[in-house]
Amino acid sequence: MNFGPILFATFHSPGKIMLRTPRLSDKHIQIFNQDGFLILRQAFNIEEMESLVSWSDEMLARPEVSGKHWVYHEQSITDDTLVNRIENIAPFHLGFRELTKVLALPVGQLLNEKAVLFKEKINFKIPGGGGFKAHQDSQAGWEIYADFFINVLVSIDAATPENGCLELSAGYHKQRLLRLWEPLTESDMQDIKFIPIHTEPGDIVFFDSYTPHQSAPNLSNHMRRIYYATYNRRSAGEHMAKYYADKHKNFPPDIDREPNKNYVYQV
Ligand SMILES: O=C(O)CCC(=O)C(=O)O
Ligand SMILES: [Fe+2]
Repeated sequence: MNFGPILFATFHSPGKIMLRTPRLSDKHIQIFNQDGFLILRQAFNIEEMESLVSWSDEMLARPEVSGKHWVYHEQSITDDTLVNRIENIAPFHLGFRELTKVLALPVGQLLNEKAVLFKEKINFKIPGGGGFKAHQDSQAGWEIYADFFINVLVSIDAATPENGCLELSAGYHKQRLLRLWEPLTESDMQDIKFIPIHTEPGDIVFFDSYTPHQSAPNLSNHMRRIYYATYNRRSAGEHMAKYYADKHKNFPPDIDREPNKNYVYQV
């Protein structure tokens, strides 16, 4: 793929990043409220996605140093060490910062007030990368900060059942929090039906922090990068700095880990 000129213009001309702002209709808002998620196809076009791909490549290539973006690794099913996730990107990258601003607007439409960024990350799911057990994102202790969040997923690559696309459930967000600090159990999931959300680059998906979801490992030869940005209502306060400070104590990026300490990923 040739993204030279766009890459150049984007990185070296702050203010020239052109990402269109997705806008939601009343029908979209109604679907989100009913299902707990909403798929918006082709929210970003080919040129915009070329920028996002090059920004993601750039984040992956940047040196891992303490005090910058947070990199986490995983052991693949064949025991290779893979980058699993990069978090806390926007403070260090103009393009992703712009993306968080653009996505805040449709999220604000769903929240019915201004949206404030809570956290953001890229889940890489490189071939051989693991899946995620069924959970609601608020199970990860988010309720200390605010009672409600909306995630926006941006499909950087095509996400398919073969490479471990997200699987969402419709309508279960209304049950609110099912349990805390552990994945959902068989009995929680008895009548939950998960729908594989096949997305193409440029598709975006909004889902609320009570919507149960899961995903399978990547058993294909294709990378499955997904960018996630999470927002809360402005009236619930700004929590990003405190969230990352707290998380740094319990589950720091790999570069900041103490060699003999065991860090456990809970949800
Ligand atoms: O990227 C995925 O497959 C799911 C990720 C997820 O649910 C999470 O990070 O909370
Ligand atoms: Fe999740």
